[in-house]
Amino acid sequence: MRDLFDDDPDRSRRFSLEACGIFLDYSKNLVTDETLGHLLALAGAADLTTRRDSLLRGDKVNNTEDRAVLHMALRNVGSRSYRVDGDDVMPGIRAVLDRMRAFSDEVRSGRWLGYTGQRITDVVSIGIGGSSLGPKMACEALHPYRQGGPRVHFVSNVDGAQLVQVLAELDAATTLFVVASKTFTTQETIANAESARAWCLASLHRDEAVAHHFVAVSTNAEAVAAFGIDTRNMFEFWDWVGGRYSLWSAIGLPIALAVGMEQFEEVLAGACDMDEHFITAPSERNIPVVLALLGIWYNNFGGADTQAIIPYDQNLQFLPTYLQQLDMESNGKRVTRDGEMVDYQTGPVIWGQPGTDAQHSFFQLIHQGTRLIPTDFILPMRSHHPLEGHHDKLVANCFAQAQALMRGRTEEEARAELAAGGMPSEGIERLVRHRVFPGNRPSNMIVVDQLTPRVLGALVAMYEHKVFVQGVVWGIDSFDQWGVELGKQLAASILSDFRQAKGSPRVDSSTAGLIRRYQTTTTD
Ligand code: G6Q
Repeated sequence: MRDLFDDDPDRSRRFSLEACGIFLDYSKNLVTDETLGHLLALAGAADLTTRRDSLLRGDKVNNTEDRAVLHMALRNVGSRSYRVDGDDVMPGIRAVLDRMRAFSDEVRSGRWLGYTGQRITDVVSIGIGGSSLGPKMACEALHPYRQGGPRVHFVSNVDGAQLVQVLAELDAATTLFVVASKTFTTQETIANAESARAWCLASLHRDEAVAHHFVAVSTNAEAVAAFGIDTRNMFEFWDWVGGRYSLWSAIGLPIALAVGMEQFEEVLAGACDMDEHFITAPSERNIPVVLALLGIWYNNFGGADTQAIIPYDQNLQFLPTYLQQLDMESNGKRVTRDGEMVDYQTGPVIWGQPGTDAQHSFFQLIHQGTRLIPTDFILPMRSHHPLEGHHDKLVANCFAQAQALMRGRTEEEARAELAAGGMPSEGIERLVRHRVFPGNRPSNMIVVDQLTPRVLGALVAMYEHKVFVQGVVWGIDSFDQWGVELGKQLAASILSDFRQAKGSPRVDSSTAGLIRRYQTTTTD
């Protein structure tokens, strides 16, 4: 890469793109114009444009579940028309947005009162996976925009430790629960919601209190009613919204409660900006398409198994986890849309955490390990906090990491540095190899002016479209998640085995032994 930069002083300008408040410098990648030409041809050969149009048309692109995929409609603040089976979905979407606006305004202004007449100070969102990771990530990302709203907490794990810890700090009289579940049958969410209701009733004593302290976000009105939540307190969404793409729907209610509906609508508007860019920009100028193709370059032609996401922004601390689900659940597939086994790699392992913390833990392996780990750096140019000097240091570290990964340090440079430090020659020979950085380690620099709600929306939509493009090239269904099923089924069966005195004859000896050990421990 040093040579590529030396040979072309214009490389950084030529290999960068800007749209929707996002500047992408992808010049520190192991690519030339020729490589990019081949990758663009690959996208063309995979019928990317046709597939994208099919998605937009509301075709059942999630073919294994026979569902349309229209999360773009949820953030359609423009004038596009989105239809499912011929029906315009926009009036329904706008009606739910109106209800979210009215409700979040009531709670934030103190007009929505708890059962004892007190205003709501805390919201607990109960949901898991796609019904939790998005709002949790966005509430944290938009923390600087929280002015006067309630505190928002997230409970997802069926491990009761999480719920107990959150509730320990709260007063039932001033707490509102948002139970978020597309199906309203998810074991973890229902268990947490039931325990939360019991906690609420233990303190407020009357069943009528539930209506003041519980609302639901779901597609399943019947199950919501059966749980005891008045369906007038239910915010609807639809089966054409996939769980991990549902942040833009009423699943985003905790965001509206935390920072206000205007800010949530800004998030939607930013995503809509990115949709327009994705739909209209030619592939070679299209940020999600270019990111997707670079990923494919390393994944399928460079032997990379993983992709690191390193936000240099503490408020984006949950973004890597969010993108982990978005990408790995979407593209962790081994069968094509037509049911053929693939004979190439599909989705990479996505991982990461914020810089500069990451530099002091795993960056060693990215710099000097044996693996190729393409890295996305995400960096706001301006911070929200006023602390002098911090942001300069953060930005300098981010740029330095990307530069070090690209340039590395040659043996000659390492030797010269050691000599300049006064090290005798036998010491230099002993250490020099350890001090060499191979360089040529690719990264994207994704820069935003400031992490505003609008930019956040654009950023998340950018990754969604990247994942879509990669799924198209790999020929897989990015919108199903059958891999989650088997564990769920077996957990239900093992749970019923716990109640059998002698365990179950149906399971292998290892599982049977573990069940017996659990039974013995818990009956002691
Ligand atoms: C996402 C997945 C999964 C889902 C959760 C919660 O795409 O389908 O993470 O969001 O299992 O499901 P419910 O919303 O139905 O509770």
